[in-house]
Amino acid sequence: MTAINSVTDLTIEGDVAVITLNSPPVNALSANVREGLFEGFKAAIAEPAAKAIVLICEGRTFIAGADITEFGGASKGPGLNEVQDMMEGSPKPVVAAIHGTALGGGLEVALCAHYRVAVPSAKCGLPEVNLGLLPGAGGTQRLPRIVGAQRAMEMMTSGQHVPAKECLAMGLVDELAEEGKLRDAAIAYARKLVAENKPLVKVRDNDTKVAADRGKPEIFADFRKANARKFRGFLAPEYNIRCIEAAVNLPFDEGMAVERKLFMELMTGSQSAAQRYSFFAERTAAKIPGIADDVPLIPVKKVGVIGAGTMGGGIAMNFANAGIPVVIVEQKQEPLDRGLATIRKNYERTASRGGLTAAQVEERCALITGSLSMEDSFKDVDLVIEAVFERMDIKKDIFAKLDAICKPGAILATNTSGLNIDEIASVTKRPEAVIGLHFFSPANVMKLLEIVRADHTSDSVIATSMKLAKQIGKIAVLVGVCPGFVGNRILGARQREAQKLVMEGAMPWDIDRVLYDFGFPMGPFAMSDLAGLDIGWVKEKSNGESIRDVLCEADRRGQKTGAGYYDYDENRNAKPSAFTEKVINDFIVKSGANPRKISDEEILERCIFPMINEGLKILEEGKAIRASDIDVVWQNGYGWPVYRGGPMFYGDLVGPEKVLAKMKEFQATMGDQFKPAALLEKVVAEGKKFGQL
Ligand code: TC6
Repeated sequence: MTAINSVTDLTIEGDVAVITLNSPPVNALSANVREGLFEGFKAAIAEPAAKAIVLICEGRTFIAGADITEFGGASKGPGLNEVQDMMEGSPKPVVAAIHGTALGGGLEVALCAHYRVAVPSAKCGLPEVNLGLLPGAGGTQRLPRIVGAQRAMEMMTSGQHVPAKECLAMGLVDELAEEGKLRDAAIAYARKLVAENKPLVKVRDNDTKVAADRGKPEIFADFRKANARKFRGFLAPEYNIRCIEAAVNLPFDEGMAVERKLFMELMTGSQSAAQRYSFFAERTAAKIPGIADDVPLIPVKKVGVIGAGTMGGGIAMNFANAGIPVVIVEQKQEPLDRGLATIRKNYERTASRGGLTAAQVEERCALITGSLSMEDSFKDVDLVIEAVFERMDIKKDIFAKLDAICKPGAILATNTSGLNIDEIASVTKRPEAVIGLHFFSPANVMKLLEIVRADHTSDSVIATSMKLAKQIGKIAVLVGVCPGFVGNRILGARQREAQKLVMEGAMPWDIDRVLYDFGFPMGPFAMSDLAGLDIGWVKEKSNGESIRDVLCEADRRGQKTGAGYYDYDENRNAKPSAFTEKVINDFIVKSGANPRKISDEEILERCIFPMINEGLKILEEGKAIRASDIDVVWQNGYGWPVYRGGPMFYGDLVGPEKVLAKMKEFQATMGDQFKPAALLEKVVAEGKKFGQL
């Protein structure tokens, strides 16, 4: 064995040269790895005994892509294209041996081998789109040459990781190897190629698939149309498609030039910067300073949920999906049955769309049982999550009971979306076991989990909750106790401003349009109509003192009644409402104010800058660990457009100085609700960025 460099070895196994990469954690294509590949292939090609070359990786995966941490910096060492040219131009057959994931630049390297062998558990994909990019190392030109334009568009605009078996079926992989025996299988395969004198297949020269797609622009037009909603606002999906069009319509080298140009445009733009930031922000959120790596974890083998409503049912499904049994407790049989039936219906709907087999539906439903008694059902659970009505007295009552029933060491969690968890914990004799697990509706779908640390929550309970979140496929962010926690507290800042803008002359649909165009899936008023204007509204107490009162009294309670802020047709299409407009104008007149024309720019700044300011107050108070955690919350729980990073990242794009200047301007004309956070003043004074907090 010869060490090529610190991450690459070359071994000559008889007539096969084996290049082994070992660059943890994911063999990303850092300068070191590129150098190892370049020098390794050079040596293997020059080695007289070697008739074929195998490229394989140590550790958990084949090359998982370019090294994202190097993006934006000066490039060092050999370029990836030099490595690829050497591989593709090798006079000896090159076999890529794939385990784990061959992603992005990793798959693009494998596509420059003449053949690919993979274990069945391996997956291949070009996920650059999720980083706001496109595969910039020939992937856009080579993948369509193997799988055709349609499949290439599907893979490259979704970033999906395609299982090896499927890769074999579409020709992306040439042979499957037995699990755990990849190295031997790849060497044997290489020997066979030599023995049978197989050609050196260069994907770039294979035009059959793309030629078949030539002259059919409808393939692209149809795909764009079908995905217009999903791609709205994002540049990268469209740029990926344009590259595939180039692969179909242009010679390889010209297609490569298109790829290069569009790649550079994306790489230097703010969307990709935001999406790359988010990739690391999500992973950073999992790291909790001050909690030791070896803190004992609590094994969670059985979970209890209180409340069989939408929230409780959704929460239970998460655990059943991960194979953990759940018992749901309700007070009465009828809501319990209804809740369990809804869960079954949800699973069956997934199955009808091909997402689950009938057997899996049964398995998951069998893991969720119902009960009317906490005493009978919660004695042996390791974690209980309370998901009942948001009232402190009810929650305290429940936690006092849980304290008496649950075994020592069990985690007692509340799904409250903003109540004081210290107060809830105070009724137990084990406040160290009490934590907030704030799921977002629908809880079986939404990725975010706010994990709320109360004053006495133990490190063990926090660490177990963070790990469990990952196990059930959630993105967890640890926050502190304050009204609304991180997500709803910042939402409150935006909602307040949206309501005020209406009282100054902006119509709900103006505000919604501005926020929709910014990239949110919908604006605050469309959202209210969807959720129901009567949430928390009590008919008997209504006195027509707010716009909402008047709308609800007129039975305009949102989409469900065919009218709310908007009018709705039978297909639930929204139209601005003359009724609502009159109600609003009457209120403005009554308040003695004069409605004024408010620009889109002002609407956006009035809605967004107070959110950034609130985020800074949260950081000041230590209720979030870092600015990027706030962004993770807003992206994954509140529809903040992914390509704008999050409120704090966006604040940096706008510039902290501008945010401060605008807040001061608003404060001067509209009052102290715009008072800049002390931290905002400090960041600007020190010339810092929010991202550094
Ligand atoms: C590309 O290739 C473009 C090419 C154009 C040509 C120039 N770079 O996710 P995990 C780190 S674009 C640097 O927790 P998993 C990650 O930060 C790239 N670092 O593990 C974490 O570090 P930490 C296309 C990376 O087992 C650690 O590895 N490729 C990279 O749940 C473990 O990560 C992709 O987009 C990277 N490329 O999942 C793939 N990847 O421990 C991105 C990971 O210090 N990666 N790290 O926090 C993934 O999807 C997943 O990491 C995974 C492993 C499926 C490879």
